[in-house]
Amino acid sequence: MNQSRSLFESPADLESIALVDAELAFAGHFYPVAEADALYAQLLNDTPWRQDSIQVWGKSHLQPRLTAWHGDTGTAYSYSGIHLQPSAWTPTLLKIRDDISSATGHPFNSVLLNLYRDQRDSMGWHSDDEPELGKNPVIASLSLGATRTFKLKHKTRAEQKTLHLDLQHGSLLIMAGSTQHHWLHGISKQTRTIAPRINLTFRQIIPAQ
Ligand SMILES: O=C(O)CCC(=O)C(=O)O
Ligand SMILES: [Mn+2]
Repeated sequence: MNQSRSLFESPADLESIALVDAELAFAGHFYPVAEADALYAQLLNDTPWRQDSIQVWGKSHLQPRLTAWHGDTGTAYSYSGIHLQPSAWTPTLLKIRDDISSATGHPFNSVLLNLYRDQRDSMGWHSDDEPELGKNPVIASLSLGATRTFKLKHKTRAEQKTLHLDLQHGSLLIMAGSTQHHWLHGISKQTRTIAPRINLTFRQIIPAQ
């Protein structure tokens, strides 16, 4: 794998999204609809979905979505007081991982799956900046099912407008460079009815020494 290749020279139809202090690339149809339909059905049925409690300001809350963590042995991951040990790769997850690695030239040894059951499920503002991801992580985010709006908000530059990106069925968003250092991202609750959505974020965990 050639790790020095830029995201934007990759052979997939990844297009760069211009945003200050960030490095983003997007493919609206990384998977065509029929293939995305099959992946969605497999992941919905085959994933050991769980609903963890997280600590927010010292109080325990159920996460407003279901999750699963898969990866190589040794890719334990901690955030918001949750400590996740990886489940094994499944053939479906390995196929998606390998497709994304071929398209971007980046390796991934783990994946966080999120299931947003309906419009009430969400993900609060955060950065993917845990120490085990290293300084400038490449995060590959594949979306399946209903479209949800992914928002990016600059941490310090108030003049930078919040970016709204609709992540539709089969789309792939790559966040790289200093994106996690400068920007927060999240998925808001909505009031109108929205069908389920699965999001997979592939990551490269640096194993603890
Ligand atoms: O569901 C999404 O698009 C975002 C997921 C995310 O930010 C995460 O898993 O860290
Ligand atoms: Mn994130």
